[in-house]
Amino acid sequence: MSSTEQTLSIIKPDAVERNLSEKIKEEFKKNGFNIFKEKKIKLEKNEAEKFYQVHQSKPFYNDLCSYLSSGPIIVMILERENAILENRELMGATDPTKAKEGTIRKKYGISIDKNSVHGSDSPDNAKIEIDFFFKD
Ligand code: IDP
Ligand code: MG
Repeated sequence: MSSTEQTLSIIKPDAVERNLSEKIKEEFKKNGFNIFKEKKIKLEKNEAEKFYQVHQSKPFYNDLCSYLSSGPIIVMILERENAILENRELMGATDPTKAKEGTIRKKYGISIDKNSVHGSDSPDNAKIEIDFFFKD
């Protein structure tokens, strides 16, 4: 039995700025993801702080929130079977220098902070993050 799962994906400012959005969306489609919803937005710093709340005790929290709110991003709901784990696999490790060959972060990431994409890490967080951006 198979069932479709949803996850929240973000194309981060470094990738949007380098015009990589279409290439990255192709990576998702090529790997069996349906882009169920998408929008291009720019977050305010306080919104990025809310989104990354789980990291508020980390030393990089302030820089991370400044960065995510530094330019336009594309937020997407991706769908496929096992979407959360499959997207984490396709993204690759947080640090692009440690990401496997063929992953999005290996191909396009610049550094651990400018790593081009975000993806939800669990079913609970996928729901929270989808609601954060797409709740009407
Ligand atoms: P993830 O994006 O692979 O889930 P997390 O540990 O959830 O990684 O961290 C969230 C984001 O915070 C990362 O994507 C990255 O942009 C940034 N980040 C994580 N660790 C560091 C670090 O050590 N220095 C700077 N930025 C970091
Ligand atoms: Mg994370």
